[in-house]
Amino acid sequence: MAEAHPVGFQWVMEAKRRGATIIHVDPRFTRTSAVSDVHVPIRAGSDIAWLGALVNYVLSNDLDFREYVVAYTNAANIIEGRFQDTEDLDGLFSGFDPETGHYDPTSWAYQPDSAQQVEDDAERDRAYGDTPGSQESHQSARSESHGSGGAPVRWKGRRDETLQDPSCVFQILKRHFARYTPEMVQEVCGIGPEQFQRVAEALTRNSGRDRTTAFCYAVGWTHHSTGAQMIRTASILQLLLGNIGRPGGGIMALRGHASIQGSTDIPTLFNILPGYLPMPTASQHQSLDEWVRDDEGKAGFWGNVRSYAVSLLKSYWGDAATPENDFCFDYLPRITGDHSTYTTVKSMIEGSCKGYFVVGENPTVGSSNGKMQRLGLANLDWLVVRDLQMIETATFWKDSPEIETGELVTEEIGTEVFFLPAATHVEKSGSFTQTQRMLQWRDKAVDPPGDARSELQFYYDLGQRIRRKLAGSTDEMDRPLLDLAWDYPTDDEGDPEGEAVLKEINGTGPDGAALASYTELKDDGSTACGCWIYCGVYADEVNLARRRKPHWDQDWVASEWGWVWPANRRQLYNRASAAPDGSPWSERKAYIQWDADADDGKGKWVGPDVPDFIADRAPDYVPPEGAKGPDAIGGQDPFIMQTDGKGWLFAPLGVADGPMPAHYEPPESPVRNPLYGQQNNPSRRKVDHPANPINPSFSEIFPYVFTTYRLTEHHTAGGMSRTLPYLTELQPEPFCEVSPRLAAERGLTHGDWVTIVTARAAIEAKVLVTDRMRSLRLGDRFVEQVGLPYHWGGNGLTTGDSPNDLVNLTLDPNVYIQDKVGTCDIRPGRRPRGPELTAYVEAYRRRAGVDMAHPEDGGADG
Ligand SMILES: Nc1nc2c(c(=O)[nH]1)N[C@H]1C(S)=C(S)[C@@H](COP(=O)(O)OP(=O)(O)OC[C@H]3O[C@@H](n4cnc5c(=O)[nH]c(N)nc54)[C@H](O)[C@@H]3O)O[C@H]1N2
Ligand SMILES: Nc1nc2c(c(=O)[nH]1)N[C@H]1C(S)=C(S)[C@@H](COP(=O)(O)OP(=O)(O)OC[C@H]3O[C@@H](n4cnc5c(=O)[nH]c(N)nc54)[C@H](O)[C@@H]3O)O[C@H]1N2
Ligand SMILES: [Mo]
Repeated sequence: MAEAHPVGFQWVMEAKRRGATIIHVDPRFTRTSAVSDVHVPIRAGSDIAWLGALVNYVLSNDLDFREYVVAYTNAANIIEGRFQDTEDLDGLFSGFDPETGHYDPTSWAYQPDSAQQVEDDAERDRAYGDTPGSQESHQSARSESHGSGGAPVRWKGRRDETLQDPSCVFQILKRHFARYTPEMVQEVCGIGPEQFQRVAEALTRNSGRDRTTAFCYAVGWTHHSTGAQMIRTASILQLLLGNIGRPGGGIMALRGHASIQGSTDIPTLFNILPGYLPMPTASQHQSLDEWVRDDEGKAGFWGNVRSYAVSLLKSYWGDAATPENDFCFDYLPRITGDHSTYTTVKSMIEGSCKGYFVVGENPTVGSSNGKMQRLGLANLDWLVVRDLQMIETATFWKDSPEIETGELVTEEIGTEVFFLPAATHVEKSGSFTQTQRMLQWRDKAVDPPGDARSELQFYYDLGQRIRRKLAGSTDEMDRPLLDLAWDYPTDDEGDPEGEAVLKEINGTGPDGAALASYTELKDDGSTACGCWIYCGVYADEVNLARRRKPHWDQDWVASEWGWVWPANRRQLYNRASAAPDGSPWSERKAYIQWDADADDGKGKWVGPDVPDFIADRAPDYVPPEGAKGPDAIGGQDPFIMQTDGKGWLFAPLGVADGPMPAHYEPPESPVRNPLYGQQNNPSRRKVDHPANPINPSFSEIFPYVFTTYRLTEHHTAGGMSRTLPYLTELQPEPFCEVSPRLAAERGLTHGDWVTIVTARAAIEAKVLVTDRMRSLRLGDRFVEQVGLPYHWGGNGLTTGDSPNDLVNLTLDPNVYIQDKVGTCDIRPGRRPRGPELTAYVEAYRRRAGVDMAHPEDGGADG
């Protein structure tokens, strides 16, 4: 965090000054470790085993915050009798289909609390009619579509609040994590029992009524074929300790790129629309009704999905969207499967994707398996790159590594490349949405040079040009474009006003005035809103994201700096900061509480933040039979976006690879999974292509683990830092880090060139031999790790081989993210040049026994 989020890290240091204990879990000793109280070196990719053991420690020593757990989580829910755990199936959960690699989660469901519920639900299904493919809603594309809430469960379910029923979540969890012991942690992660004990004690001592612990994570957790489950394990731990929804607690996702949070809220992803509305699916969603029916009317605010969806359609298509035409629902594209970025690259190689826009990314350096990226680009008809610099992705056709080896020949590449210069963030105004869901506005400082244009101007202009070309067309296919509400005020240069777009995103009422809150959105077409969770950022026609009141001029929550979605709420689920009766858990941790005397004795929730609850819903409110949407939220249901109002220790739905996390080895690993017979995540997404061969597990040819990461001095794929002389001077050349033991084993000399090899590529770098890399003892053996900053490529002031050429493509099944770790060999000296390089890697593949008929199957379990 000190290296990649140095500005945010100042607050960690403030906390430390005030007595906080800082624990840093990282394979490497970094600038963060240097100022932490404890550094825990861990084998890359093994965090579930580590966190799982902490869960087990809490459960087996009765250290959970029982009152919180019973009231606010689903610990008491009874799960279907058919459910089988990894304990029963040696690493699989019930419902797994080995043919497709998908889980059918129906056996993970809550037991209903009455037969009547089952009947009502069946009735509802009958009313909607049986649509083919309705089961698909359980599949992975759905997992991202409830980013602002949980997957919709059918009923709140039967509960045993004594937590004794063997089929209740609490007992299932206990059994599931029982094998995650400190000894197992030593064996899987390379962390000794003493260090485990020290962290476990610090964590539990610092949780409860009076104290809270926070977790911060970024891509050390997300970039794994089990990434979503790593974060789930931390959520389980935090829920058990009562650290969610309370001040000083929580799990902070440290966001990366400028507005990376914004780019999921208003997504650049294939399977969600703004505000996490699911992208319609061709096989299931033929009408607006079918699109919203899974969520509509379910308990909680997500139950109002129709008003969010209709308002979005109104913002896209304005007057053309009417109740008679389903608000132009038919104009929305439908997905037919996985259209994520890596799958698209594969379609490029296979020839079905012919044109590609690359805007603000540099995939030939930044994405895993650089070769696949370049093979894809080389097979396009056209490529548009908009960037600040002439990046490797724009020049692949003349200087990529495959040109050097002869695998690609410039004269034979048919791709027409258009390079368009882009305005930088200081050359245009706009908002960034970052860590903590905070929107912050920046004003334009200078005009962009030459032909450089903002993204807004480019797309607005492109839209206008296409519409001019189509004007007068009677082809039905062109209606979605011609009917778009596509009109923005511009400045003298033709650049649209960012604030006009922000207002559209915020949403407007029938009079065209900005709305104040998403609770004002309607499903009758009278409101328009570009992203329901952002509704309120422009309340009273004021750009609240632009607020910069210093924290010393306001209270400690600092609600007047920027704007946070939803509703400027700084801390989510903050109803949980009060006990079930509405009083603070402790004076020290008071935040949001029920004031029974407020509003002439009607009572309301009060505190320094915007309550994450219905303002006047009393703690003792019990929803009436048959209540829907927000009316169905009970007074003690803090997780108001979940259809059952509870924090999920066990996910009855919505997670593609199991209701509870389980440790699986990365797709490439030197270690046999000590926890289960199942070696790898059974639902991981394999990318089946000859350019993506996976190193076999436990291979002596690829005995070392590598992981990739960032340097403070460079930025991601390097276009913004390798081009700057100052930063280049600070980190002038590519390097890798190894331990003294590994250096001795392979004869590597500090400061010399070394070659790092996987089944996909070999790259060279200077080697840093350092104690910062620890040799990890796993049982009776050592595992060595190679650290690789991933910033380098062929263009710019400092150049070098790209570590991403080494990285395999295997994806997490929930979010389709790549794995940042793998196995490799490392040898002294520079890599071979030209065609000899291809032969060198080929020889490695042969020796390791990579099966080129099934290159995607390096794992031990197919
Ligand atoms: N200076 C600078 N700042 C940046 C960026 C940059 O490039 N340069 N990039 C921005 C972006 S886009 C992002 S997403 C964020 C990312 O921010 P971070 O996630 O902090 O970045 P990384 O350095 O990739 O990874 C963090 C740490 O994870 C460790 N790690 C690797 N594998 C594992 C593992 O399996 N388990 C554990 N526990 N740790 C592991 C690495 O050794 C590294 O120290 O940073 C943002 N900030
Ligand atoms: N092995 C490995 N690979 C990784 C990671 C890792 O940890 N390990 N981290 C991953 C992560 S978290 C990320 S975010 C990616 C980043 O990977 P990329 O997104 O591919 O890399 P960047 O260099 O950030 O690319 C951003 C480009 O946008 C340009 N740019 C900046 N501002 C603007 C603008 O306003 N408009 C336009 N059009 N262009 C602009 C910059 O010049 C730069 O070239 O890398 C991923 N790849
Ligand atoms: Mo990132």
